Amino acid sequence: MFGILCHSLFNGHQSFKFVSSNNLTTLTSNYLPIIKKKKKTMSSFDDDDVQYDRAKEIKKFDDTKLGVKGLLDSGVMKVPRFLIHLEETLQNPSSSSSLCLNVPVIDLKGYDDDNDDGIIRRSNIVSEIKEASSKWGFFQMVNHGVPISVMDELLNVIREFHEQPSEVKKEWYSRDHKVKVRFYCNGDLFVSKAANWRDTIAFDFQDGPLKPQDYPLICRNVVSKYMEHVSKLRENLSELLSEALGLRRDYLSSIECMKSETMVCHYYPPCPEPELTIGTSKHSDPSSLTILLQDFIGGLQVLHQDQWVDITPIHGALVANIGDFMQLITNDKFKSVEHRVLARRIGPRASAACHIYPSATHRNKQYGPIEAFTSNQSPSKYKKTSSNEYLGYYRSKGLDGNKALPYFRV
Ligand SMILES: O=C(O)CCC(=O)C(=O)O
Repeated sequence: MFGILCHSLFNGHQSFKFVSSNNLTTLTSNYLPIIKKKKKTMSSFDDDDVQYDRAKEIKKFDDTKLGVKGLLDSGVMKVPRFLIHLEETLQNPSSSSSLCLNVPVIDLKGYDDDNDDGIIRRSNIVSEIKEASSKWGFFQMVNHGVPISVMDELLNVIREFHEQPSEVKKEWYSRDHKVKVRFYCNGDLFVSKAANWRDTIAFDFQDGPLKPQDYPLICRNVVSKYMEHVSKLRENLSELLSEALGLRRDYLSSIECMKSETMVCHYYPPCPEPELTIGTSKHSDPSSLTILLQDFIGGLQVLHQDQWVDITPIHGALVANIGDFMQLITNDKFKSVEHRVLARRIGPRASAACHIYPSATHRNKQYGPIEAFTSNQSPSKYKKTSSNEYLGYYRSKGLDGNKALPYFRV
């Protein structure tokens, strides 16, 4: 039997949360005013540290193949210990933005118009992208060419995939990076100190489009349709970013650093104790660029001037963020900035992050800072590396709160 919870959120959107009836009490309590409770910290665990076997707890959890959504469905009312983060980590840095800072919103309308107005429009857009990529590392895009209906459909099928019966979902569970489509909970579960309140289905398009039978039936058409549009946007952004760097329009395309994609579709169930855990730990992306679609729940924050700034959802907008690889090849001209997602009592939250990488056929091709950005006065800040090596290092350390890029500094 299924029950339904419905709650209104801003922008007049409504979110319907389907929960099995035995979990209704658990989830309903999440919607009650927050009851003041004694805050648990890692130090309050000290007494029972001797008995606690983290590796065993994680293994048991991973063996369920049901992720954090499975925990919630089983009726947990408290966040299990392996998902609890140190208070210092959650509050690092200690300040959330008190100023009215907003990630730049760039309107791409008319960027490719073939007339005098179009040329002026493009040059303004290029300047805005340059400013945002060097100061924020993030910007939101509207009028980017991906139909809003396709974006909404994608968010719906992400929720639908994760809300399928356990037996169906389990079939897709894998920790093997070579599997093209896989469902998992926390890629770094066995590496990180504390896990994230998030499940994921990932699609690897690095060797080209997937065959229809590679996809779960529930999302086959929508994911491939969304990717067709995003690939076009990727090509356009490759040109706009080249120009924003003062290079010829086809430069980034000619060095094949924005050639292939992977997409991770996240599902953040409502969390019973969001103050103890996090949706996604602070990290920067290993990619050249990420194009992110988020729903209306909120919780995504970017670290700007040592303050966490909310990236407020805008219906129809896509978020772009510079990845580590782009910062490396631009010798720090463009910034790959840390971001995180808070766990929330409301939800579920769905998002799709499309990570853009160098060409898969050149996984071992060496990239270093582009010559135009190095000189005697401004030497190379990074060693040469390949996307394979970079990702290998990135994965081996997990989302531990530290950036991977400094490891490649000269
Ligand atoms: O879910 C989000 O909004 C962000 C996800 C993210 O940062 C990532 O996949 O790298």
